[in-house]
Amino acid sequence: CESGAERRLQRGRAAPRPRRGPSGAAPTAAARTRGYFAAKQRRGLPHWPPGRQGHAHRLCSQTPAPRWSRREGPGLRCDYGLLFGAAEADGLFRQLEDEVEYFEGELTKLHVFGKWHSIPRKQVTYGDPELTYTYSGVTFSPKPWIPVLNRIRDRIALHTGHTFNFVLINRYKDGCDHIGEHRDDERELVPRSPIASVSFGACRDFIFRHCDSRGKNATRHIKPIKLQLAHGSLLMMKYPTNVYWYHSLPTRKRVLAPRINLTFRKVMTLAGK
Ligand SMILES: O=C(O)CCC(=O)C(=O)O
Ligand SMILES: [Mn+2]
Repeated sequence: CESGAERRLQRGRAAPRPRRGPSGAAPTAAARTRGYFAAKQRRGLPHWPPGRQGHAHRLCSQTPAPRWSRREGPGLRCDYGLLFGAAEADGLFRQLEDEVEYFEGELTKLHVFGKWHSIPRKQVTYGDPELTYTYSGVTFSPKPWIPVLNRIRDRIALHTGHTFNFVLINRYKDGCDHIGEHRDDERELVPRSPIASVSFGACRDFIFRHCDSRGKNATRHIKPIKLQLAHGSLLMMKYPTNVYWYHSLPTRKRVLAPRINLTFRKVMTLAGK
């Protein structure tokens, strides 16, 4: 969100240069930032958030607020937007590819309808140390947070106000990897908490299906809702979406590139259980 004023400031014309310190030394970055906000205030422009101007300026010039679009249906409340620009998303994707270590062995199997299956993607969880999460018959203990995940988590918090203590990461090597219809309604989740789903890499179809419209025993005709989750995007799934709607990432044979999805969750701590 680099505005014209900010560009002019960088060339040193919009705001008067902050005075030199008593030592006569050149102004520090913090002093230049104060000068910028002082000039903005004089021109009656708002600054945000109050009290953290230097930090806010640095974040603001890197991270324009996403333009949210609301997705709604009966009992479905989601917001979708681009959380990262293309260049930053490219860098994060590469960093995730280098630094995320996926589960191996037993943890790559799921228990579905009494049988064990290899999951058709790679998976891993990271989070606060005391947490556990049971998903399709397997209990996961999170690996400790790493900086790239904290960076994404902080960005979500900055733009949504929500903090998360756990993330499930799925890596789809190409369009043959997928995730079947399910709801994220595990008992360990903090009741009514949202789930923040961030995607990098290949754009994939993501489909919501209402619980009353599934299969042969459907009792209502509610159209599925199809989204395309783009590189650098955030989908906020808010209560009560996961009560009424199943979601899936179906196979797409024409997709040849990999995709990484991170679903940030609020898991109950022992004290809350
Ligand atoms: O990859 C996606 O977009 C969805 C992943 C998902 O639904 C999950 O991890 O529960
Ligand atoms: Mn899910």
